[in-house]
Amino acid sequence: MFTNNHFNKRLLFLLIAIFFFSCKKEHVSPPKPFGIVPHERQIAWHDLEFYAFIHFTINTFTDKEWGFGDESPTLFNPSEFNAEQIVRTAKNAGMKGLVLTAKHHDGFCLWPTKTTEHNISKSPYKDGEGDIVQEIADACLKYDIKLGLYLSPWDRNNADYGKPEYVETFRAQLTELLTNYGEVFEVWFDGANGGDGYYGGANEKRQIDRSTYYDWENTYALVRELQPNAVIFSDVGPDVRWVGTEAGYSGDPCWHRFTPEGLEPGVEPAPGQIKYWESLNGTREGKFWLPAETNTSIRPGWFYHESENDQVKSPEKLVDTHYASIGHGTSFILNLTPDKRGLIPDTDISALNGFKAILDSTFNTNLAEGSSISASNVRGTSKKYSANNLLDTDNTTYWAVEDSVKKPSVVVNFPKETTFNVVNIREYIPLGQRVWGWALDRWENNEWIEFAAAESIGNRRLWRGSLQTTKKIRLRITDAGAAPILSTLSVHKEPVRLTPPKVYRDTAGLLYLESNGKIKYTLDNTEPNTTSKEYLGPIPFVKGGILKTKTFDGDKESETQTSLLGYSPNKWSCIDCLNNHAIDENSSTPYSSPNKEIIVDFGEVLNVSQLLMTPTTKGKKEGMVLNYAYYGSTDKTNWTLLAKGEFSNIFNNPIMQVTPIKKTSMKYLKLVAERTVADKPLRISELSVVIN
Ligand code: FUL
Repeated sequence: MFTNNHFNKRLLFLLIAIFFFSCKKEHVSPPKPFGIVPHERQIAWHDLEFYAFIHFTINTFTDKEWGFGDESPTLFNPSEFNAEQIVRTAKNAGMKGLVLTAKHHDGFCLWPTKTTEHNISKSPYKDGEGDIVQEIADACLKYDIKLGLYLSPWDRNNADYGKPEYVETFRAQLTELLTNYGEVFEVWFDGANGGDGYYGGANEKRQIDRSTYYDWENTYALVRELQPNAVIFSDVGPDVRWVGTEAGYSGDPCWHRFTPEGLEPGVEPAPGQIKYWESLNGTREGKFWLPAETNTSIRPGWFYHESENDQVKSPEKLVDTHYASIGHGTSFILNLTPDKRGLIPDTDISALNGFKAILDSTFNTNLAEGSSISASNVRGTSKKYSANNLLDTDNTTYWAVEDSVKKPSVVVNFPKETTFNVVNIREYIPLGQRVWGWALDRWENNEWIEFAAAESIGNRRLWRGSLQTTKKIRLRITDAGAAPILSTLSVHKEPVRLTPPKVYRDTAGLLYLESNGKIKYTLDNTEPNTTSKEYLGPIPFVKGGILKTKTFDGDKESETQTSLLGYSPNKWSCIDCLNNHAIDENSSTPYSSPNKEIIVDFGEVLNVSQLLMTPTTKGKKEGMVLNYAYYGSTDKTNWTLLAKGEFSNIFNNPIMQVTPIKKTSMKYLKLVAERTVADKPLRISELSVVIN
């Protein structure tokens, strides 16, 4: 029988228990940071993930990738410039910001700067009253996307370039840009620095000491003072690093931390003065939180060129880049190229729309929704750190484990058998990048089967692979620097797609196409459709030209693939060459010349209209041709100069260089490397020509 006394004692006991229980909950301390952690401005930048690059300046009108600096400002005259069309395109593609080339290497300023005459006020655009930076800034405000600015440290126009005076001018330009156009989220400093240029009429080569010339510490301090929330991008940060390639991918693993190293021992790393190939992966326990930005262009070049209109990256290719950048934890800055009108061309917009549609149909549905989740360990068995936090959409709640637990796992039980090909995992990075290894398993026939494994996670990790069907999956952390903290685990299905055929031409000039569907192709530069010629066997294609291919299966079709093939080199020979690697149609076998030229004998007279040079993309860059002169001859004695110039930006963007020439008959072609990387003998992958 309960007495009142008894009852009171029990009540007291219960209250004490509740009190202790709630105290215990409150006392589960949050995990401590591990190693170097991001600054607040970097955390805000990590959240953006996807933004646009806009390359637009005088080069758009001269059809160049790098201007020399001697271009007249009167050339800048977009007929229909519309900042809102540009910004809206970025916004509709899901981009959260935009970085505009306020000044590229040629020195032309897109705003009416007081620092130089070489600016938009001297152009016919709006009768010299225009300000592209202002128009873009206003449109960014209107569409609620962030504004970033690119100011090239190299200035091929400025007479003072190379002297201390120019650094003052550069800083004055930075001050104008960071004072007059509102909030800026990113300041972009390029690593291309020094070389030949106009320099106020001097027309000479000016080399600077990349580590010391700009006094970067004080230049960075100026940015901090004017825009404390902006991240500074360069090869070495200090906030965001270049990923080390312009081809649109990052390394795997890709660590947020990095210790940049100068090219030569004892030399301070600086923009253009760094072992950039190490940037692809970063450094697991690097000295700085210096996450990577993956940059690439929607077209082969950074500026608009009419000749590249049929080489806009397909939606599928852009999706691949998304996985190889954002999917490795980097941000993705995708370059768009306003044309001479000052508008993003329709072809590029439809590629972006297709890209967005694929991502939306993948990520708008989380197949793990409604799942139950169980973890091998939860910090203090607290609800606050429960694995359920992985399934919500809030990136600030996380699953954490006891400090001593470095290899925990979670199991996600789907509501029903589920088929997927994408898994999305995120670490809670404000407390550091802690995971060093992870694996995913699916449950099949009463056992766990591993289907994915890698090292880094960081801000985001996307696994994409073949279709998996199962009732449950397990995420295992296999290695960690400190007890892991994860904020997200979601599961998705990307629509399965047809891929365009693989193209291969043999030494006899026969084309082979390979795919898993019906292959249709055209050789007249028209778009292949269901009524186009079907590939039924090797196609003779000795003369080369433009090949367009597409795969069909029922009502599904792949993207179109456009390939420009030169004349088949099967009868060609390379004069005084060590081997035939420059004319073997295999770009993975580079040719190293003993000197700085190469002569090819066609074995017959060809009527040549374009010259094609594919640089080496693998291995060392020494010997890469920066400045060229092409000569043609019918007798190997009398040579005619066909073209001469600079392969602009080839170092960072080693794509095939197409040089159109006045149609010329020749039996011999000579390429002279007038300047090469490290002044070494010529090194190329392929040399070819297009006829007619
Ligand atoms: C490079 C520059 O030289 C290119 O012209 C372009 O601006 C690209 C984003 O960076 O290094």
